[in-house]
Amino acid sequence: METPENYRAGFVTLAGRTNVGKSTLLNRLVGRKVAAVTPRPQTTRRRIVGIRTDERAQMILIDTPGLHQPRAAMNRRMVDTARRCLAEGEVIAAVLAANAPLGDEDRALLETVAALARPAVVAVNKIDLATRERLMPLIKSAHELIPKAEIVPVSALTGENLDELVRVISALLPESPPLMPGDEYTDQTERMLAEEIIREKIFLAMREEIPFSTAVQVEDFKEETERNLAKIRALIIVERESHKGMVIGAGGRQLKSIGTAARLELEEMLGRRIFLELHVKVEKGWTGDPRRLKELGL
Ligand SMILES: Nc1nc2c(ncn2[C@@H]2O[C@H](COP(=O)(O)OP(=O)(O)OP(=O)(O)O)[C@@H](O)[C@H]2O)c(=O)[nH]1
Ligand SMILES: [Mg+2]
Repeated sequence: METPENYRAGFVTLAGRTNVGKSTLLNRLVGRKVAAVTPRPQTTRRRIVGIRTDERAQMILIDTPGLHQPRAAMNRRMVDTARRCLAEGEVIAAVLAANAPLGDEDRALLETVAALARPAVVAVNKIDLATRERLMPLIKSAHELIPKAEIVPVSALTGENLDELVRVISALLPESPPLMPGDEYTDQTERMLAEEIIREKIFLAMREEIPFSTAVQVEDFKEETERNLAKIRALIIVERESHKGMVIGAGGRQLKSIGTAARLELEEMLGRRIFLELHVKVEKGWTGDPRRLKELGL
């Protein structure tokens, strides 16, 4: 493809409080599932790149862990990752949620972004859940905190006004030919995607604190090309014996249903049949163990 004149390309960091819909927005903008999405806070744990290429611009979107008050070492790393990613973006897209008032984390983020000498946009997400009366004061406060940024109300869920967000972000990118081949859409390996999807299914299935102290590690990923099949063996790491029992469930039913949901989605995403073998292991204190966190890519 010949690059049109005035083509724009660059890095765009999606930043925001946990649960505002950054990963949903990423998946929508990329047009494929790249990052796990769940109704629970602290779903995203690492930096995830998704690439959107259209006829006018290429955005290398960086999804980040949500900002929150960290307690465990894992959470401190997540918040540190998010801060480092802010430094990477040539454009910062600060994401807010329209269904809640502006919180301390939202304010702190907008102040930080306002102080950066970089173009920024504020995406006010989840407008499908907010009335106009609720949205207006939020937009006003956001504007006061970061006057340089255009504020774009959107719904990542319904797709409402995303064209406008794409237009605004594209215009803020530097003129440049595409930085990545047009068919690339993520920096995640298939192993990493598998870990994200399995973890997403655990988050969706389990209650209380289990999701926050569970990790997934793919131990083996074998191709059987002639059968169009991948065999994946993954470890589900939990912090307590009681959690292990709950993840496995009576007669192994919970684990089976997590595995089935993950397998179906992975088959769709990776375009081949998947054999998925899941094991659950207790590792006490893993969320506070720097060496283990590093091994898990956190
Ligand atoms: N109604 C509605 N729900 C949304 C919208 N965008 C995201 N959600 C929901 O909000 C929840 C959180 O979405 P995520 O995309 O995981 O949020 P996040 O900001 O990536 O969260 P962390 O990774 O935990 O920081 C999920 O249940 C989404 O389905 C939206 O525009 N409208
Ligand atoms: Mg996320």
